[in-house]
Amino acid sequence: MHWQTARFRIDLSRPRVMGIVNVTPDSFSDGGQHGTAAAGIAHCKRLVEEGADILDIGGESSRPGATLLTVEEEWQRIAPVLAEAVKLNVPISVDSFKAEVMRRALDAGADIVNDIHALESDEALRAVQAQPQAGVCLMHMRGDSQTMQGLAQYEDVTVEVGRYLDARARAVREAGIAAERIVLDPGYGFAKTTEHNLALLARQSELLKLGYPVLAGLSRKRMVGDLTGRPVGERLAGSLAAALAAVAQGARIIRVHDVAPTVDALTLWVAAGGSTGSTDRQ
Ligand code: 8Y4
Repeated sequence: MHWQTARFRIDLSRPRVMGIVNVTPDSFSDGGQHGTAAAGIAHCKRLVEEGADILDIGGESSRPGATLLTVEEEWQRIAPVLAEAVKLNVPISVDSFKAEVMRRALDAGADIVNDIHALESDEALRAVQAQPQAGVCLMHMRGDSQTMQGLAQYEDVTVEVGRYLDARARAVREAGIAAERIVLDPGYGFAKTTEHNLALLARQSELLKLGYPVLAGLSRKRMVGDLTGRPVGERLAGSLAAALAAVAQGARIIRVHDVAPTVDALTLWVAAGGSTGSTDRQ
């Protein structure tokens, strides 16, 4: 099993780690634009040294209630980081739901588009279509960062997320994007309560029936905080266990903040013969 991206065909025979690079002035306290870029580039290099298989670079916060950036603001944040990151010899994903940012990022050498709106906008679909080999991660959510919290209502969250991702993957393939370029993501925490996230995690392997690799992002999220009672800075152990649970339920790419500990945990998991979901008994 592989994920085809612009420059790299990523081997998914073992679970892969996607390292999160947030290029936001508030994630690096010095505030100024040059300092933000320099810190973002340093973070990319650090995560690659720690063993990240993919870097996911984003300039806009997807958190509930976060203020939205213009294309120019978002691009000014990520462009200088992307320019250096593409030299690091690892696949680069751009975390954006804006078609113009996707277009510019792919032109600048990004390999993957990580769209929390699963290419629902025709313009975003066209941006990915325009690059013959670019990879795409299609994530489930409802509404947007402003409205999603009120939309966390499901009869059966796993079935509903599966139906949505199936419909999005079909639409993307009908637009001419090959199946091997597509990865699906249940979107933990996006229009979902902790109860929904747990139900989805327990049955995540059902999503594999759709025929695509699954990416999971649970790192430091509220579910980990709710279950452990820990603030965001103390969620590493919970996040590692969540990563292993996601792998046991078939995830092939794990999106995390803490790359080195996640690589170690996955190395031990695989060496010890831990389940990786897809082929062995569930
Ligand atoms: C602490 C730190 C608390 C981070 C919450 C958060 C996903 C994603 C995000 C995901 C994919 C986040 C951009 C939310 N989550 N993309 N993006 N999958 N594909 N929150 O799960 O990390 S941002």
